[in-house]
Amino acid sequence: MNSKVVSTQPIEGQMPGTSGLRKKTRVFMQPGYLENFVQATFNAIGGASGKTFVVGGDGRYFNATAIQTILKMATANGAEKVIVGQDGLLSTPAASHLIRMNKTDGGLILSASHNPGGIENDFGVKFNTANGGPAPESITNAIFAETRSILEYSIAATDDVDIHTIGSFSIGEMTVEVVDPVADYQALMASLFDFDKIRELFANGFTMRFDAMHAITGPYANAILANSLGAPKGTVTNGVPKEDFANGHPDPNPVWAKELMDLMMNDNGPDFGAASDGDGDRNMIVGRNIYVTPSDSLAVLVANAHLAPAYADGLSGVARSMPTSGASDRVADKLGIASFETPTGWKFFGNLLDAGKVTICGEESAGTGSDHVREKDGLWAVLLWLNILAERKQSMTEILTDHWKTYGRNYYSRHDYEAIPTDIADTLMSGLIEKLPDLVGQEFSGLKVSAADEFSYIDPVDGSVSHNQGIRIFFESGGRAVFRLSGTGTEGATLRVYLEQYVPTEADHSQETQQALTQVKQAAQQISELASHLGRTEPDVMT
Ligand code: G16
Repeated sequence: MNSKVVSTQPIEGQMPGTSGLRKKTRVFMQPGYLENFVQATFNAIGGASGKTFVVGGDGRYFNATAIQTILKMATANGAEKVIVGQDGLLSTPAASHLIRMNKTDGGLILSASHNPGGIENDFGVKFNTANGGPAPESITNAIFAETRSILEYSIAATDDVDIHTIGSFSIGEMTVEVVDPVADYQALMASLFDFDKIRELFANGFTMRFDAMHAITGPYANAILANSLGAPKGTVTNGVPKEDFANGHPDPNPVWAKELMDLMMNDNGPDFGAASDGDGDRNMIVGRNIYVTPSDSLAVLVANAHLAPAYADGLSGVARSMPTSGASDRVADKLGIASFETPTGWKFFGNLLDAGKVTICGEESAGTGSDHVREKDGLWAVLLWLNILAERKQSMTEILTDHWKTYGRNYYSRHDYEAIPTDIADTLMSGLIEKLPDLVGQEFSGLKVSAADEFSYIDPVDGSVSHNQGIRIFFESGGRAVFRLSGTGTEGATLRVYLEQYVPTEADHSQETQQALTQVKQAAQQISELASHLGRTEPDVMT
């Protein structure tokens, strides 16, 4: 086999964001763009020689082409073996599992997650390390440094490999093993949950709708929910992955999963609804006439996890990202287990999970997961909910109202202001930072500020420090507003304003969420002078 060393030039802007490098698909399709990033990744980890990797993606446009490029580069860089999902498909949690199960040196996951796909939309590449989790900042910084000095990459001059047939193939000296994308993941799920109990639930007439949003979880949900657990026909919808997600936005939230929301907000709707995103790591949970915020979902899962076999002995601790509501902290307090607050990004949970300090983690951005893999896992969350529902034999509304009665309710919503010019977003954030020292004691919209800071994190395992992780403003009323710029967008800046109000009294637990957050929203807008910066006050998306 011939390998060539191709001369190249550094390409601007290849800094991985919250979760890998995400850009417009056409940017990735430029000659040398993907190649530079992949070579930089190999260089940053001390080369690919003799190593084994997992490669797969969510099937979006350019997935299969990118995989061929990576395979040819891996062999030219001396890799020993690459495990690929059949047809190039692997959900992010399934890829994490394969990395761990096969004790590989890491993996390349091709996805822009919840961002739309297609030639005019988004693509992404992420490197996961040998623990199965997203590379920590030390590695993503090293990859970025390599992208800035790269002058050549190696690639094999050979035909494409057949990634549609399960089996082992050779490409030069390297083995390519094409595997069923679902089987090992399904076996892992069966080892964590009481599948018999869930089968009984469905057999007794329990109804569910799972919206795979034309993305990667379709094959997984069909195999597990329909074929193995006996969920009725029609349970899984939009279950065939499409390159452009049928022109949809595969982000499981009430805005983009509107079809599911409309079905569920109805007295005749199914008992339980769920959706997952482009690459299968996010989840949305909804009951008949009740939407469960990701923060509440995390709290309920932590409080009830012991009902599933894998967590019957209790949890070692729980971690949530900073903008996620404090609902799970209250449960951890009551259970007497540790709770951690990390920056946004699943990569920050890796050390805590590896060190056994936490068992379950979650984020407001619709991610929940446990120590079974090192990624958030959409179907895992759905199955844990099903296991809990099978044990408690109560409705979603009963479970939620009971939870709030015990712990109080954290009303919560995230308001996104999208495609803002970057300079305007930066000015708004730096204006807020300047104000921080004087905010405590001041009153805005009737709420007095009790604390305000810019969040920094010291990793309790390796001592690494991450600064500038968002602005937190706490109010004496039990409210909180958080401001952050998204690290996953591909167009301008997205300002995220996270609003929360804790209400302990049961009598006040049936308010409409946005209503309950009115004062915090007004205070947040006043403090940030949002209207004068953005020329508007209403967000593009509220979740
Ligand atoms: C990624 C990260 C998550 C993060 C989310 C939102 O999710 O893995 O940890 O919460 O982005 O990030 P941001 O607010 O910076 O846009 P995913 O599902 O896109 O990989």
